[in-house]
Amino acid sequence: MIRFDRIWVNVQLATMVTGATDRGEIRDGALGVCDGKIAWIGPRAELPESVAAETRDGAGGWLLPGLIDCHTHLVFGGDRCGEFEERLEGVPYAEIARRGGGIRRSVEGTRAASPEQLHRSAEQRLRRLIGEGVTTVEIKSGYGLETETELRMLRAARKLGAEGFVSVVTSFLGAHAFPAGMDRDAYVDLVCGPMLDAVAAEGLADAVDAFCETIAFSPAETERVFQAARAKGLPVKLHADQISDSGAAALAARHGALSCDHVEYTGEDGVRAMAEAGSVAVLLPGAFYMLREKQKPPVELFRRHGVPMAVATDANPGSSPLLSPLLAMNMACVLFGLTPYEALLGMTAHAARALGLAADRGTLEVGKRADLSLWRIGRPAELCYWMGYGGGLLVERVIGGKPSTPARVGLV
Ligand code: DI6
Ligand code: FE
Repeated sequence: MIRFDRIWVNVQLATMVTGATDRGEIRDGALGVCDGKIAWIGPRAELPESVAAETRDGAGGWLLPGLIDCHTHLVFGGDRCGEFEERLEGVPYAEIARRGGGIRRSVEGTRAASPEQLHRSAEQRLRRLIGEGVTTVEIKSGYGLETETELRMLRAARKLGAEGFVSVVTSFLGAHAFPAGMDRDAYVDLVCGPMLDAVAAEGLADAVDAFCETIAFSPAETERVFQAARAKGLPVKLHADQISDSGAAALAARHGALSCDHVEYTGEDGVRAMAEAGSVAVLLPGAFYMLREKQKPPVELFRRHGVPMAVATDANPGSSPLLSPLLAMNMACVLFGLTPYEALLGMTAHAARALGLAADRGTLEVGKRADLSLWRIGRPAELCYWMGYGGGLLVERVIGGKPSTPARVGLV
């Protein structure tokens, strides 16, 4: 006799287990949870004798892993709508950055914001992600570029996680841009030394990220940041090859990066290096769309070399003010040519892997954390099909086996 804390019945299951037959789909399934973990999953007809403290009827809906947005910059002050207008008039993103706008504009807004303002504005945005089934979100720093503000951003992110409605994974992105008026070497020294020391001492980062690009950190500077990160035992990831191919993905792979993100300009050598290192390619179609880029990521090469592809919103005030994970999946299909199944893997199993959490979540399997999303849809691909209807499709989210409280997170 199995005892469950809770069991879902009358559901279709999309387990997102890669390599399973029928894409891991189970019709008329059941899923039982115990102590926050998935304790049993399979066709309802095969359910062994069991008792459950609570039975939830899924009304024939589809149960998936909770969605995982593995690349966001949700915490920031101010906005960059003015630059959006400039870009529409033809000023390129890189040109705006060179003039001191872009990321530096958000740095001004973020430095000026109080901890409460940072927390409250990020929470508003987080509600939109949660309202579309997100149960784990990665949040980066990188709009402080000075120790105190970087710490403030990461603390705000940790606080959002501590509230319990979503798991928050943080990345320290001190190497996002160079602060105005500071010598490059001196800033890299600061990031690799006192800044990273302070971040690590407070346990504020789960990984270290950098922006390796002609308009940002050079490969040599990125290398220094990675060495410092690894000396602290922190995994690395990289904004790589977004607007040019500087061999950034290969560099990140050499450091065993969890993921290489953007990767539009990554060539076959880089893809091969990622495959060998097991790095995930995080595709960010929101930034591609918003910046009206032309170069698409090498999806066919990723498939051929077996590099897992994740999909994320890249939610940020400049290049991707996108707060809809479902629209990100739609864009990954329409703009980059992913199949809906690949896009769904990109926001579940592969996103978990990009965060180093594959053993714990991202698929519906016995022993994994019971983070779930239940949807009123006829088939999983529908999640990639509608545009702007995500909240209407979500029936409930489940965090660690417990249905989340919709009122507190703005779902009702
Ligand atoms: N690439 C991105 O997509 C974000 N950072 C980066 O290096 C966006 C940065 C921004 O424009 O604020
Ligand atoms: Fe980004």
